[in-house]
Parts: sequence; structure tokens; C-alpha cells
Amino acid sequence: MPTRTILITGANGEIGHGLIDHLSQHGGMHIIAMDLTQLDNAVKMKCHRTVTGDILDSSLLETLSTEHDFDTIYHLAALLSTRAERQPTLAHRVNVDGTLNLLEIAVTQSRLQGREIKFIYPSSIAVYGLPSLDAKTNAGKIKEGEWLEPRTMYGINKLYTEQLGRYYTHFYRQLDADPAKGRVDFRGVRFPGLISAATVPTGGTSDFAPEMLHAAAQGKPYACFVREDARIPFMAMPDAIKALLLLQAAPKQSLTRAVYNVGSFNPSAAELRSFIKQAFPSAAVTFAPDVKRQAIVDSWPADVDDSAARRDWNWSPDFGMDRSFNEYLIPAVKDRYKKR
Ligand code: NAD
Ligand code: AKB
Repeated sequence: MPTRTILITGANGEIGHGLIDHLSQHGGMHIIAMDLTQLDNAVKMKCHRTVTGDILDSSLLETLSTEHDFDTIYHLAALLSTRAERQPTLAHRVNVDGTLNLLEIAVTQSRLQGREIKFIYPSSIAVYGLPSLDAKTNAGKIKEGEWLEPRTMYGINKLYTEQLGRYYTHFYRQLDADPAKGRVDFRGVRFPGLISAATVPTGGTSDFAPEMLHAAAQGKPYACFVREDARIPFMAMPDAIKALLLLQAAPKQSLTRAVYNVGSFNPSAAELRSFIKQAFPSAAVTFAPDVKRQAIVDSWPADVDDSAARRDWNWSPDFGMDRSFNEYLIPAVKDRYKKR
């Protein structure tokens, strides 16, 4: 069987690190990894080729497309919610125009290869926008079609690009004489806040959870930027990688949606602190809410209904909160900071 070639954009980010790590161990495939920043050496050696460049550079993407036959594109590059709120026009360019560029590359590839190209896309719970805390409390587990009025540029970008993906899969150039030529098989997941033991996030609004954990593991004090009762869904990085790979591998005929919720656990910030303090009793975690970032978190759901993903592609997280912390996050962060 020929070796599959996959393109990963945003490869130097948190998910990119986890995905490349996993694929290089289990994949038997050529990984073409692209990022604006030069890939970390540990990741670089796991890839067939690395490219430092901007997803807004269409000619770079077109050149890449002439040099490789991609089987799947994992399009991870983005500006996350807090950074996007500080640079909204740049965020729109990267998150929307950049995604459009990648979808166009997928069409070109599909035409050249005469087959559908899979396009795997991490969307976010940021697509949701609850108007008040009461609404959030009463909403319970949110389904994919509910509360789609995001209040952040990032959430709006994600919601729109999900629709672009659906368009490229079903309606792209629908008035052409032969619209069937050049198809993209777009599949998205709406991730909750992700927590990795290997990397510390920057630029997100769910970052308070991983920041609290990594600070505790280093013996550093941490002032949490949301209230103790702030509650949103989270997931450990290995489950996020599992979700991307399961969705990628799912038979097309079993999929009933372009984008799926995936859930795992949803502690309040105070519950997170308690968990972390069990492992690091001297952790000095205080709460100093930033009202503006708090408002973003308040607009995100307390929990998501992921029954469609469970039904259509057999999704279930391997790690709930106990296992995420006790079997993955705590031992791995202890190990990470012991080595330094
Ligand atoms: P990250 O910020 O760690 O990584 C993003 C990467 O994209 C960075 O390495 C950055 O250099 C790169 N990038 C940014 N602009 C670029 C450009 N113009 N050209 C090329 N590369 C560019 O983020 P992550 O956590 O790895 O997230 C990956 C994807 O998953 C994003 O689309 C994000 O929206 C989504 N997501 C992440 C989370 C989370 O909690 N981490 C949750 C939901 C969705
Ligand atoms: C962010 O906070 O922006 C991300 C996300 C939940 O999409 N972590």
C-alpha cells in the first residue's frame, strides 16, 4: 500500500505536537508539517518535511500542493480566542481567509488525484454564545444547533468556517457543468478547552485550567483569571487526538453532520483547584477574575451534548476527570518539571 501523505498546518501548536507525536508512532505515513514558527526539534524529527510559512501565503500553499499528494489535511493553524479578541482583523484573516486557502488546496488536490480529500478541522465551544449566566445554567448540555450566537471574533470565525467546510463538501461551485469534480470531505469537532501535560497554551481563554496545573507543578503561585464558579468543558490532549483520528477514520456514510460536539469533563475552576491541590498540596492558587475574559467564559456552555459523535463515529473519551488528572496530567507534569 502506498504511504499516505498528510498535511498538518499549525503543527507547532499544542494539538500539532500531540498529533504528530501520535501519528509518528502509529501512522506509517509522511507528515508534512507547516507553521508560521519554526517547528520544535523534537517534533521536526518525526516529520517527513517541515515548512515554515504563513497559511495566508497562497503561492506557498500551491507550491506545496504541486509537490505532494495529500490524503488528509489537518488544518490546525489559528489565532485562539483571547489573542483573536486583541487582534480581530488579523484573526479574521488567519482564521477565515487562511481556512479558505486550505479548502482551496483541498479542492485542487482532489481534482489532481481524482478522489475526495479529507479535511479535519478543530472547531471550538467558542461557537456558542449564552446570553446570561441564567441561560447558561438552564441550558444544560448544549446540542450542536443551539445557542449559536458567539460573542468573540474567534467564535464567529469558527462558526463561519464550519459553514465553509459544509459548503465545500456539499455545494462547492454548484452551478458548474460538472460540479462533482473536486470534492472536499470536511469533518469538524468542536473541542472544549484542552489540557496537555506536554505544552502550555497561550492566547486562549480556557487557558486558566492548564495554567493552574502547570504553575502548581512548578511550585509557582497562580492567580486564576476567572471566578471559582466558572464552569466550561475540558478534555485531556490524548482524548482530543483520539477524537481527530476517530473522526478521520469514520466511514463517510455513518456521518450525519459536518461538525460534532465532543465532551469529557466539566469542572468549575474551584473544583479544578481542589483536584490540583490533591497532587500539589502547597499549590498557591488564588482567584482574581478578569471581568472581560470572565464574560467570554460565561458565554461558553457549561457542558455539551456529544451524543451525535457517540452514535455516528463511536466517540467516547478514554479519560474522564479522574483518569485525566491522576493517570495522565499529574504524573506527566511532575515528570516534565522534575527534569528541569
Ligand atoms: P496553538 O495556538 O497552540 O497552535 C496554533 C498554531 O498555529 C501555532 O503554532 C501558530 O504558530 C500557528 N499559526 C498561527 N497563525 C498561523 C499562520 N498564519 N500560518 C501558519 N501557522 C500559523 O493552538 P492549538 O491549541 O494547537 O489549537 C489548534 C487548533 O485547535 C486551532 O484551530 C484551535 O482553534 C483549535 N482548538 C483548540 C483548543 C484548545 O483548547 N487548545 C480548543 C478548541 C479548538
Ligand atoms: C480558547 O480558549 O480560545 C480555546 C478554545 C476553547 O477554543 N482553548
